Amino acid sequence: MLGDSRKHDQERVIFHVDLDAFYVEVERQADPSLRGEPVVIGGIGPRGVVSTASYEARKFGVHSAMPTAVARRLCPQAIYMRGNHSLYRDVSKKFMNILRQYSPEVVPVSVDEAYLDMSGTERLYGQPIEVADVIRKAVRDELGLPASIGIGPSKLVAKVSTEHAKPDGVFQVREQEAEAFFAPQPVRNLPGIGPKAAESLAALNISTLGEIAAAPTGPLRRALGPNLADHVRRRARGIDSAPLREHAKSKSISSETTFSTNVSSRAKLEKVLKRLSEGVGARLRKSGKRARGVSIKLRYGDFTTITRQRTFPAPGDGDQLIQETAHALLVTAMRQRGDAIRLLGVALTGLGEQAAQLSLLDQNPMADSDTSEAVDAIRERYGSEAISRGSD
Ligand code: TTP
Ligand code: MG
Repeated sequence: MLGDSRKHDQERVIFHVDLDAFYVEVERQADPSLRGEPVVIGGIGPRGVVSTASYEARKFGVHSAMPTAVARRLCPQAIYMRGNHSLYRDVSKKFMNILRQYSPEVVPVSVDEAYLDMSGTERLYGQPIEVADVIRKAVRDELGLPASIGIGPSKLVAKVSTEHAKPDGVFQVREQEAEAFFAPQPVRNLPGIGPKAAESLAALNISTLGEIAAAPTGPLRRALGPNLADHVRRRARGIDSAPLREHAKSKSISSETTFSTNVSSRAKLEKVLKRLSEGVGARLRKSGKRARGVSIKLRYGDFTTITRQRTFPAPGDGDQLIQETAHALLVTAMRQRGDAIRLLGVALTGLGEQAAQLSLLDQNPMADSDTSEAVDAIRERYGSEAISRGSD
């Protein structure tokens, strides 16, 4: 038995760090009178959508992705403001740099969220919970922002733990506790279970993660598909061996629409393409990333499907860049085949953290993402027809 204790598998220690009500807290740094008040950030016009809400506003049921009009009904007393995305990106960079002082392995997953591998750092730094508090204090001291940290043996468990740490706290789940911690939680708490999967599971009378773990294989596979079912069952038990850094398969952001009747009008298709492009552009800016290019997808009445893609002169996230490139692809595709279309889609490709390189496009102020935000704001205020680009 000699030396056995040293042979114990080192439990992985993963931190998931996520800033609380990120956009709101950045605004509060600039304007302390917003502290303690219900604040909602997002599109403030009639078609606007909530980016985020302060915890004071969340008490009234306001949340991200909700139409602002609904938020106004739930919480009319809140302060509504549109965001300053370039400021959030700057703060995000500073936040990631603070995290890099505590672990060589920091993997950002969105503007205000990152995984840190803290395995084996106990001798250097002390207990994970204590280190987490040191990190939270550093973020608070240097940026004035509250952060929450979930700690677990995997990314999955750490991420779910963060929800229990919020706001402004730390929550740790050890490997041997993970299954019991997950069991009573609603299926939607498992990252990757969206409304559709939850519905399929509800049809099987499954509402908790423990019930997924215990479900018979056949029905679960029929509900979720064979590959996903086994994967989800493992995850429902808190088992996740995914590496911190997923293989550089850069995800894309896409949006598509199927028409109720096939469309051949170029004007109509251009209009829909513009709306889809605006949607993916907004999501891209939210992610804090830039895209290398754009692709469009066309499905004709006979179900043949084509995609066309083009690389940008330099990585970017501006509305004009995305829309004009997508538009050019559509025009070319329609010139080649003018048949009626049943589905139109747009995707941004090659997403990355890369800083915008200087290029002719970037020197043109109308190609810059802050201009897109300004345009979004004017559209929000005066309606989408109030402003159009020279090329429209
Ligand atoms: P989140 O971390 O999901 O939300 P949050 O930081 O506002 O609040 P908390 O983490 O305490 O729950 O997202 C980070 C920022 O990303 C958020 O402040 C605004 C932006 N965002 C959107 O613009 N739209 C969205 O649908 C979501 C979820 C976030
Ligand atoms: Mg957050």
